[in-house]
Amino acid sequence: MAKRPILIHPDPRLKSEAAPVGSVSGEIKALAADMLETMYDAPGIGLAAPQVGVLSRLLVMDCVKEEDQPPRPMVLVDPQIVWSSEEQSVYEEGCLSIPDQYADVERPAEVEVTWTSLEGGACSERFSGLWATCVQHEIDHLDGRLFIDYLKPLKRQMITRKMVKLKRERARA
Ligand code: K1U
Ligand code: ZN
Repeated sequence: MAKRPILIHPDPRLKSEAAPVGSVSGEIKALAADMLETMYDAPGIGLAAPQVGVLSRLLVMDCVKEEDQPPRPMVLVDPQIVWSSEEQSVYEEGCLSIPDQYADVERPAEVEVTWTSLEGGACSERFSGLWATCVQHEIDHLDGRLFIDYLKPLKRQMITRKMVKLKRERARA
């Protein structure tokens, strides 16, 4: 297992649609392990393959927040939202590709998602609460969409300018 560098917005790979994985290879299993390590180290509650520069439809997440609860690392290959609730919920989202920027985003409160497991099995689950917000945020990454795309243009431009500056500073350091 190895940590991988996380791409920072703006980057064309974060605006691209990722390609279906299809059958799960050893390379995909290794990528999933690396992504979990990278997510826990960040720390974060989710990570999508395009954020580490791989344009494949793979995401990892673990939204267990309670310290007395065991972790629940999840790996979703080729996830698809097959049902969304009419009820909406608002959550202040962040993104590991847009460090230190947070904004309220409204999304369906519950979603049902189907995916393939790393063992190649068909899986399905209804997510609510933070899990629902996170899985939608991560599937957006697979479609080249960022949470700032839901914001007003001025706010989005302001955040993008801050990220350009941050990348310039990091490149100089
Ligand atoms: O996809 C990502 O960039 C990861 C992102 C996921 C996410 C956060 C909030 C709402 C929806 C999706 C993050 O994990 S940002 C970091 C974060 O939320 C966090 C970090 C440490 C402890 C708890 C949360
Ligand atoms: Zn993100």
